[in-house]
Amino acid sequence: MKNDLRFPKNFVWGVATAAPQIEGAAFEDGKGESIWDRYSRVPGKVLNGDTLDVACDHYHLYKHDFALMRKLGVKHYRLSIAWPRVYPNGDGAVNPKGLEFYSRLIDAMLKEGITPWVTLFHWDLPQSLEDRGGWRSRVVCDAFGPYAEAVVKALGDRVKNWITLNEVFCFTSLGYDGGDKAPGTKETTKVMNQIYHHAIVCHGLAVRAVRQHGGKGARVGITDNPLCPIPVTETPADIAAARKVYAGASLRLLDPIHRGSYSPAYLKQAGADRPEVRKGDFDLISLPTDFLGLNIYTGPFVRAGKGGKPETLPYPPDFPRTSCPWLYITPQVLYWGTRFAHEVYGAKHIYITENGCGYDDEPLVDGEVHDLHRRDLVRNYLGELHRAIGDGVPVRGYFLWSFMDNYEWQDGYTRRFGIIHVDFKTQKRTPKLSAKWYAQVMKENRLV
Ligand code: GBH
Repeated sequence: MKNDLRFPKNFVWGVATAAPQIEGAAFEDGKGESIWDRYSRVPGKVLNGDTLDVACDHYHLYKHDFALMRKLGVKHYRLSIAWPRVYPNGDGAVNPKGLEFYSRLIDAMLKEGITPWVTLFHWDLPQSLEDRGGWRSRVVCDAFGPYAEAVVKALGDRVKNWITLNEVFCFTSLGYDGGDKAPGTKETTKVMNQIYHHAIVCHGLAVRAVRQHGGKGARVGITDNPLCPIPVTETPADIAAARKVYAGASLRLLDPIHRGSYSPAYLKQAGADRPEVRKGDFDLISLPTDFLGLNIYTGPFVRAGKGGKPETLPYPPDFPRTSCPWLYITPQVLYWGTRFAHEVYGAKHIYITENGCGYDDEPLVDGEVHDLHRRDLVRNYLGELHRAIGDGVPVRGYFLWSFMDNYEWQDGYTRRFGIIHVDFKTQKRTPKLSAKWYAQVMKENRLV
């Protein structure tokens, strides 16, 4: 085909999950309680009161799951480590059984020819740390450093791709600023700024752990989900307006990580609410990374208003979305989200560490799920990623969220993001139509 949408040689195709969403075995082999184990038991917080206790039972079925991945031709898998499995209290005594589990897991993956991409923190803070202040307190940094080192030391001989934190906005703002995620509190602006600061210090501690103990060829980066505005028209004025909104939204995170200090704009905005910064913090925060991970699902439309002033437009009532009220279908967000990261922060190696969609009702019909909506959405989004690569944006890989239906946080098991269907009563896995389609994409390295 003349215009076939082929991806660059060595493009990384993969799938993603996170420990708390799939593992289950929430209190097995010495695992400690996480803030999500606690939060899910607070009446009214999670749909149907669903807990993470069993999830996809991946803790026991991992070999089966990796065999299924291999069958689909998956070569790269992004997973996360459960901090409370390794340190049940967050700090103190390590749980050897936790580290042994992940060691077996990595071996099983490698045996199937699958390269691991390991996220050190995907929201499951040990409850014991939360009881001592959680992200509000420096205690979290004191605990995270040794945790990151223990994991990198244990697995670094086999794991070469590390992600420090997943989506800081979600476990900070949505967790502590009146959102719908654990621990579900509402803090002051000053505390929120401090929470963000502790998060970027932890990012730095993880980068240091990988540099010191990761061995030859180890690479590390953060996974962020910045606000990614889309220009209403692709004209210089609207593009400039969207870029301005993009840069302004990342002053607590991507900006300090890349510039090595808080910007004058941020300090002015924060005023007396600025965070307390300790000597040496920015040496950690600004340690160079090897790539930038981006989770990109959706973005708002922005245009240049009067005098070029950016104007974010509300979505009209019938704008197409998935079953997630927040997930408006905006394929161009993959183009602009990667291009702005490159232009504003100079990101040289970008990976889409998550992209995908959630639907509630995906019935099995004759042993198959006809999720044409997912196939269509992913295909359209990937077309825009292809366009970004064509325009010189250094995108090196793409991980589809998610390998299988799992615990979708406050939406419990109702919302399905997988390309593999999971029957949560029997734990039976059934590849959906989208899985077969994606398998072909990975195989041919082009949109089919
Ligand atoms: C990712 O989060 C997670 O990494 C993953 O664990 C999760 O399962 C997956 O995506 C699907 O949700 O600002 O309150 O208006 C994405 C979570 C949810 C973050 C919507 C931004 C906007 C809601 N996103 N949220 S709000």
